[in-house]
Amino acid sequence: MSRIITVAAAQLGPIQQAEPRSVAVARMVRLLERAHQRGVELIVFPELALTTFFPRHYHEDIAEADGWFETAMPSNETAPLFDAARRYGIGFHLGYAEIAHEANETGTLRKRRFNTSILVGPSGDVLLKYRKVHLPGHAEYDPKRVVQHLEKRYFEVGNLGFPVIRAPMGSQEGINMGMMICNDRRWPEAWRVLGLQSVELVALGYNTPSLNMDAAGFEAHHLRVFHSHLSIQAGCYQNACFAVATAKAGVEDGCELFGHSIIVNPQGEIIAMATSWDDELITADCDLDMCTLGRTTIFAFDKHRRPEAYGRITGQVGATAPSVWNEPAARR
Ligand code: ING
Repeated sequence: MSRIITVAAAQLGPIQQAEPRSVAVARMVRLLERAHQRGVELIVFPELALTTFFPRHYHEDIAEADGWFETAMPSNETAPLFDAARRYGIGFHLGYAEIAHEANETGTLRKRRFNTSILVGPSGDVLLKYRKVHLPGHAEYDPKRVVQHLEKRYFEVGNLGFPVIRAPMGSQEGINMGMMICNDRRWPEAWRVLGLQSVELVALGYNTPSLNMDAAGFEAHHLRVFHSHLSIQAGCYQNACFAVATAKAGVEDGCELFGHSIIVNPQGEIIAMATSWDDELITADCDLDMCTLGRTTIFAFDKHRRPEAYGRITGQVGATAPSVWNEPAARR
């Protein structure tokens, strides 16, 4: 019995500051309807899919940005998306800014803010939640930057790890699914933690500026998309899994985000790619049995990995200086 599932990346064009959630949700419902017509069983929406990419705006008091966050999921504004998904029996991934009131590491109950994504099953159950671990950018206003990237100001580092869940999806009784968000895709550690849980399909959304905003040196423009695809293709190949990577694209507040959403197979091949920077649906049939080859041969982790040699990966944060070679005394 083949394990083929039809998936979609539902790329979104720009969401302007003035655009209410109801408009963004209506756009996503339209993409869901189109997905249903194509027999799609799982649809992946972008990171922070309900609003503009607000971390480009500075607020002295971060509570002034709370309007960009969701305090309930689903809510009145997002219910139409859950209703449509249930009506069509389609599972979905949704990225959004989350306010949660929960205890922190010291057990103190407080208001917490995360860059979050959820996987929702065809019946509307939230199967899995993930909170972005790798927060790029900076926490304070940076006068040197053309555009701010204040994710470290508005979000806490995710505290759920990189979980994988096996759950029914579409015609499949069980698929091993995991998530990551945007900048996470650039870190091989994120992919490997999912791979070590036998992930078969990674859902990820991104909002990525098409121009380097760091102003820290020249980077040819075409490399922005290349680096994104390189990271995802490598992650899939090295962990023998599929990925559905969905962009929010286009110009928001004069800041351009690139599209080029892709679906990638366990050989690292791009099997579908968006070509616009607007709302666009790309689909692919994914034969999950394709994961078997890589994870039973080249990437049979149990046979080939050597954790005793990897201590630096969890033992260090930054890089250290290497040992310095000295010419043998006899030759001096
Ligand atoms: N965006 C970008 C990303 O990682 C970035 C930030 C762009 C970092 C390019 C480094 C280079 O795709 C988010 N939201 O993480």
